[in-house]
Amino acid sequence: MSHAAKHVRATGPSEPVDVPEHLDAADAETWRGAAAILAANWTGTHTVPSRTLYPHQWSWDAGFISIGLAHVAPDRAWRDLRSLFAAQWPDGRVPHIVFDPGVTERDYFPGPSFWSGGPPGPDGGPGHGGGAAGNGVEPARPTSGIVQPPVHALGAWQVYRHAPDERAVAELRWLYPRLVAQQEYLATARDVGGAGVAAIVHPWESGLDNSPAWDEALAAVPVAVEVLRRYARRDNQVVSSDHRPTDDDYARYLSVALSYREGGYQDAALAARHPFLVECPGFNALRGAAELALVRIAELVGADPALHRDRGAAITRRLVERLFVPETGMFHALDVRTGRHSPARCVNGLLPLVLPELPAGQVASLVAELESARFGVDPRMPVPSYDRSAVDFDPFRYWRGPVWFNINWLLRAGLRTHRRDDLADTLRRGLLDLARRSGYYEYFHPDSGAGIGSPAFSWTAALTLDLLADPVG
Ligand code: 2M8
Repeated sequence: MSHAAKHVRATGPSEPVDVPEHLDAADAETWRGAAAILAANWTGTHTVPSRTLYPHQWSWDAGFISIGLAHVAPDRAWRDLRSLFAAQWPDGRVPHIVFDPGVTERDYFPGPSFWSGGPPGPDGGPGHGGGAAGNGVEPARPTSGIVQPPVHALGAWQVYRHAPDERAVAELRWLYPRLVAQQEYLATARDVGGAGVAAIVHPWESGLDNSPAWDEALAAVPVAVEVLRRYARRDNQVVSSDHRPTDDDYARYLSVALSYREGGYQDAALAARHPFLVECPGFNALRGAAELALVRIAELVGADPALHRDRGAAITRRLVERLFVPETGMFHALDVRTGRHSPARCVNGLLPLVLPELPAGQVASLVAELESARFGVDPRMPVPSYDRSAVDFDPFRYWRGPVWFNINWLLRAGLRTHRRDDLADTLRRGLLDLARRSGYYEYFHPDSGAGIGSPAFSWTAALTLDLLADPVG
């Protein structure tokens, strides 16, 4: 929606909310429902992804949430981004979780004491996190030690676009050096393979936790059952264990995180000692997209946009050279330890579509994949997280089949960038249809559209607002 779009004031379930005039009564209701979820998930300092499953602040969630808040509460969007970046580490990394000291260890695992290796605080309260950075004003909050895809420059730029006032410029000035430091950390410390493509050190860093993209690399990590006995999972007590990663995968996640923790979360010599090092096409495509958002932000705050233009173009080139597999016509994750591409066709392999300078051949190839029966852009159902024809496609299990809003929102943006407004519009209609009939769930069954996971999920609500606000394409 352009910031010039007209709004009419209406009263939603929890707070007054402006509804764009172009929405009919049903869409106005959807708008109010989505705004109400974001209001309910606001803690006073940041938005949680879900009150039940994820009661802290998550990094890439904050980016997507800001895109929705831009339409209903830009003030909260800026506060969310500030809250996250106030916890940025001195080396530039933005932690994937910033823990809320008011939430007990019992309410989320792995919590602050897991990441720090210290004991839980009194009464199960938070211990010290793996890292804790403050802004010098508020007390430092504990954090995890890993990262997530850098979608924040994109988010911040969207907030500015929809609410371009003086406050927004001041916020961009504050954020700009921090966003640059985030990118530089990924470009240097994480260039483990030495080819200009950042490696993730944990599946959680991709945001697509149990995607089949990690299966081969993870298979080399032994399943240490004693690790699972030592720590109790909480996620599968809140939602069905059939909808979450398996215990074997979870044991491996913990071992990989413990290995990184034992190395003090340092990145030097990772190749020699760390069991999981993978180049993810989605993560790196979003790194590239972040540089392009930084071009715009730099222009606005008086910094050098050319630097970011060059970096964005270099990331695009490296990604194509390193992760595009001509035999399948899409991008695949690369295991830095073995030099092998994952054979799985996963939706993160389509995300390079967000890069405007992706060569025409790769664009055509990704669009063909999106239109194939494997991913099948269809007005009735957005794109699943994994190849529908794969024998291990699982319509319930998290990132191994279900439909996710954030990924489809990014694919829609990519399709528009490459002038496929027809397909972009199909995705938009499919997503809105899901939100209308199933609600603002965390993820959705790729055939029935039934909601799965958390029922009041922030990024689903946020991106619904953005799709409703923007009827074009
Ligand atoms: C999921 O990941 C967390 C670990 O970070 C978990 O399963 O506990 C993922 O879907 C991730 O992409 C998301 O950021 C997070 C919070 O919504 O949940």
